[in-house]
Amino acid sequence: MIKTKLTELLGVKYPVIQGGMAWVAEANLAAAVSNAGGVGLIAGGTAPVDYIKEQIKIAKSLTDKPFGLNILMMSPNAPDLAQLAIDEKIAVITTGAGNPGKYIEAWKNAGIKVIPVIPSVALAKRMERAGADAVVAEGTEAGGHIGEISTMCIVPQVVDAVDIPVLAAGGIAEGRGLAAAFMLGASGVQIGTRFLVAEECQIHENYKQMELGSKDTDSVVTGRFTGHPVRSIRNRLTKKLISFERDGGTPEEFEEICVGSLRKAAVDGNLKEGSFMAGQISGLIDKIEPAKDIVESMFSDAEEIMKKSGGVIIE
Ligand code: TUI
Repeated sequence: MIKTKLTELLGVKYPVIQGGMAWVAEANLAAAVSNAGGVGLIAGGTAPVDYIKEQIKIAKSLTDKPFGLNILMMSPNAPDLAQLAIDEKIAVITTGAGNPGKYIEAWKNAGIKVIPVIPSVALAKRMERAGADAVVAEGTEAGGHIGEISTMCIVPQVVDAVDIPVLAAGGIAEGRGLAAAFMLGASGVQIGTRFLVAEECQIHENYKQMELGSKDTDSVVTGRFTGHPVRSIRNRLTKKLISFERDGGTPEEFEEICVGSLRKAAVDGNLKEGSFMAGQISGLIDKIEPAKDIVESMFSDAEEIMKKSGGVIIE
């Protein structure tokens, strides 16, 4: 049994939060992760508020454990979802792709635990000052919209910079990464990519197969010049985006090509035009399993590794 500041803060069995993957994380996955003893999340993404309200209702019917909502700060639905979370008494909010500072006080007043995802020490400090309960320090190994610093480097720097609990994210998919995160000073982890292949994850079968079939070098980062770099599995879309960027296309036209591409991957399984966001750890992931098995094996493996000091003999 592993106890950390995060299990205490959230009152959960395992210090793991599911990534807030837009177009991927819905009620079934969220409830499965929460039922497994972690914190499952519904992704607000850019979905209509009524759809998210429905997902919250379904999740409440599938679990009596706490679950969360991820809100993308750059999404037009962010203000409405910020209020919906309060109305629905959501237990945990994680945020991505921007600064949630202006909402934090209202969320805290409603008793919600606020855990922004941040890619730098400066943002971590700002979130702590604004009243965040914890932060997720996300390294560039992660899938989706990313920062530039690796998990190995950002986690200990954020741990030293703030007094609130820090979760590590980016490149963690099993017991070894989890144990490493603890060694860097993290109180827990956020896991995205591994949950893509959870049995309960409702994405198109083609997305799961892309994930299972990809090796270490199969993810690429596109769109750095737009200010919104995204990591996804190499396919025709990423090749098109890379040549577009090389040939001097504008950020606006680039974003235009990307519109709807995540939906095309997650819902339609469109192998050519979809954006199959996933992290660099994809090469390690080779089977579809229930969320419960994923969570339990991660923690039992990490416990074993830590009991043996990671295989190092200390004299
Ligand atoms: O947000 C994520 N990952 C995401 S969001 C997403 S949807 C999307 N699709 C296409 C383009 C862009 C987004 C897919 N994956 N992870 C957390 C994260 N947050 N990564 C980076 C940040 C971030 C960036 C800037 C957080 C704060 C921030 O603040 C800037 C500022 O100072 O306002």
